[in-house]
Amino acid sequence: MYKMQQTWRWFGPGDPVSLQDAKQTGASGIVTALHHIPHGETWPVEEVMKRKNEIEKAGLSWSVVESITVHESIKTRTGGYKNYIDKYKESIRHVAQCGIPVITYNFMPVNDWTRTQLDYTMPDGSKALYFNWVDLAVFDIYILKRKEAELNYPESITRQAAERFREYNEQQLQELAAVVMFGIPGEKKMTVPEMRASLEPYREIDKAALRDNLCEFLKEIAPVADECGVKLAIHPDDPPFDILGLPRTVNTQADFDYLYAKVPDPSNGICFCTGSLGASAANDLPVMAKQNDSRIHFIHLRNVRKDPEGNFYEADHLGGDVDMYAVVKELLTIQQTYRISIPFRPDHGHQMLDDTGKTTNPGYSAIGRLRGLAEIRGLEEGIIRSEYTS
Ligand code: DNO
Repeated sequence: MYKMQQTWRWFGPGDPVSLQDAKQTGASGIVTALHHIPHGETWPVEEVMKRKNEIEKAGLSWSVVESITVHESIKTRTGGYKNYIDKYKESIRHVAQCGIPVITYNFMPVNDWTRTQLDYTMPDGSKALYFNWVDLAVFDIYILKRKEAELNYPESITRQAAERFREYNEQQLQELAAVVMFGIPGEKKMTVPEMRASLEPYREIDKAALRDNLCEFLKEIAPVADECGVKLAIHPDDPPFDILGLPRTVNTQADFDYLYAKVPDPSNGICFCTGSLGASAANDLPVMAKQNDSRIHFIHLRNVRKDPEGNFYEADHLGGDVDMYAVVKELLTIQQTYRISIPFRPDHGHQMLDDTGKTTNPGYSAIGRLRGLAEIRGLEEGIIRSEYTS
């Protein structure tokens, strides 16, 4: 029986959740990155090996690199982008040399994932991550002051944003900005002027142009990955729609199909993130799992609950709009077909119980993720017992 490999994201030695904690969750694999290496620079073999040994000393294995960040020059195809592509290829080779089989990355312009609140209170008192259009508009129009930002929102949102801006005090505005620009735990934070400057090159780049830049990048790196036996897993846009006037190009099945058609190399695959994709009502996750089939190289399981305005909060892993039972069932079928175990991790979790009040990486406190992992582990076992044994 081929089951998902249970993994746990760890942000390196500074993560308040230790490797030993990870071990206690029952996971066998670690998902991590060399967060201290500046974006765009080559990951040296020695540094990868050092981290790998540390993980193995704790009785775990380094299953997936998440992420080797793609430098902005590659996304915009400006400046020294060729040089950065060469460095990316070198990092792929080094990761392969150390025996790590999967690399996740994303092609979201400027920001990685974006939320507007990191401590949205659930009815049971636990805290969740939240995305709200009105808050995003407050940030965009009144803090970032992006030119013609109002044009990207429906009138009802800009009207509410104007009211909310009047209600927020200086501290609330600063907090909102810090949340929107949060980025990756442990990595350098952007300032508002830096974000403004990073948005500038994208005034010339629409969805089609960004997609071309992605395909050009993939055409260069996928043959390298194939040659050294590493799989590439692109993470979908989170959230799965355009924000801050930026183009987005990886959030529907049509987007994935386009990438496979342009770059058919087997290494070219995806990170099937049910939380990111699930925030769009247009995406039917069980159907998409089936459609992406052998292109799924890594799995993030997480749930979201959307409202009619398109705002969403991160729900319990088995409790939101995504039919997790149907998704896991489909993933099990794919794994039996290809006789592989695909690594998965419980993506995010609520801050709850003993983690409440602790300083943790948003979405990555231990107990909420442990709950998600345990529920999904049980769900998978239940499906196996009922579907695969007579
Ligand atoms: C958020 C994560 C993302 C993801 C990257 C992958 O919690 O899922 O930051 O790691 O976008 O490149």
